[in-house]
This record gives sequence, C-alpha cells and structure tokens, in this order.
Amino acid sequence: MNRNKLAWLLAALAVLTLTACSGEKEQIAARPEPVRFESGDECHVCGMIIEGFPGPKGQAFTEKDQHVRKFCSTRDMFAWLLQPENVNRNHTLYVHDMAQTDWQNPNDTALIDARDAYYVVGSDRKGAMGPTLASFATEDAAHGFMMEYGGEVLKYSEITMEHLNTGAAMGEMSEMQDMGEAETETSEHSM
Ligand code: ZN
Ligand code: CU1
Repeated sequence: MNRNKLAWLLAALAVLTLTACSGEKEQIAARPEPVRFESGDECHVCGMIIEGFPGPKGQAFTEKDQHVRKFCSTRDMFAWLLQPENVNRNHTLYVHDMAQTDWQNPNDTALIDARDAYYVVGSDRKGAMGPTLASFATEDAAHGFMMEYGGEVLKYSEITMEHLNTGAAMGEMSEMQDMGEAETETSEHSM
C-alpha cells in the first residue's frame, strides 16, 4: 500500500513538471520581421536621431516582449547586446548588409539577421558614432571590404566589447561615446 502511494506521488510530480515545461515553451513567439527606420527614431544607446548618418544600423526585438529597439550604428547595437543582461538572450537582431546598399544612406530593404552576418572591425569607414562594425551577409563580401578599407573579419559570436572600442577614442563623437560607455571605459582618461 505504501509503495503504491509513493508511485502515485512520483507520477503526479512528473505530470506537474511536464506542465510547467510546456507552459514556458508557449512564451516563445514568432520571429518578428525587420522594420523601417522612421525619421525621428532615436538610438536606444546614445539617444541621437538615427536618420541621416552613414554606415550600418541595428535593430533588436527583445525576446520577452518583442519590443523593438533601434541603434544608430552596429557599434551601439553591440554595446547594448554585449551587456550581461542581454548577451545570453534570444533577441531577434537585424543589421544592414552593406554589400546590398549605400554606405552613406543604407536602405532598409537590406536588413539581414545579425547573428548570421560577418563583420569588419577596425576599418577606415566611419558610422554614426565614428568607428563601427561593417556588416555583411557573406564572408566574401566582408573580406572584399576588408581588403579595401582595412580591419579584420569576424563572425557574430566572435565580437567582444574590446572590438567596439578599437580606435573609438579617436572618434569625432567621443563626448557622446563617453556618455554611453561610462562603465566600460577604464584606462582612457588615466594619466
Ligand atoms: Zn547610437
Ligand atoms: Cu550617437
């Protein structure tokens, strides 16, 4: 009799655990499509109006509420994404494929999955915040850009905070960068 009761309890527990698991799964919604950058959109990191600046931009739809955040540059998108509270989240991310569009005025039909993209870090070309990450759909295109403008080709998963600060101290907008990076900058101002 006692044995039976125990078996019952275990079975009930198993059912409970299963229910809890499937409940969590239901929260994963369909993947949102990229949206256009509208005039007046502000960068989630630095707050500046995104329109009119050169170089690839970023968009993130947060995993939890699918709320869209827009970024003036791939640089600022990674600055946000690499924060501890975001880095392991399954946010949906888009960046411009610079092989398909004009550097000075990227077109929103050229947005691609940021996790599948290749990035040129440390090139001569500047984005909205100065040094940026040039994003491409193919490794070939990224390599071609690197041959022309310098830098290094990296996959999405290889990008770290250090890559974002490559040459950033020289950027024309270093005052704005200081605002967004107060926590990550350590040695720049020490003398
Ligand atoms: Zn920004
Ligand atoms: Cu900015």
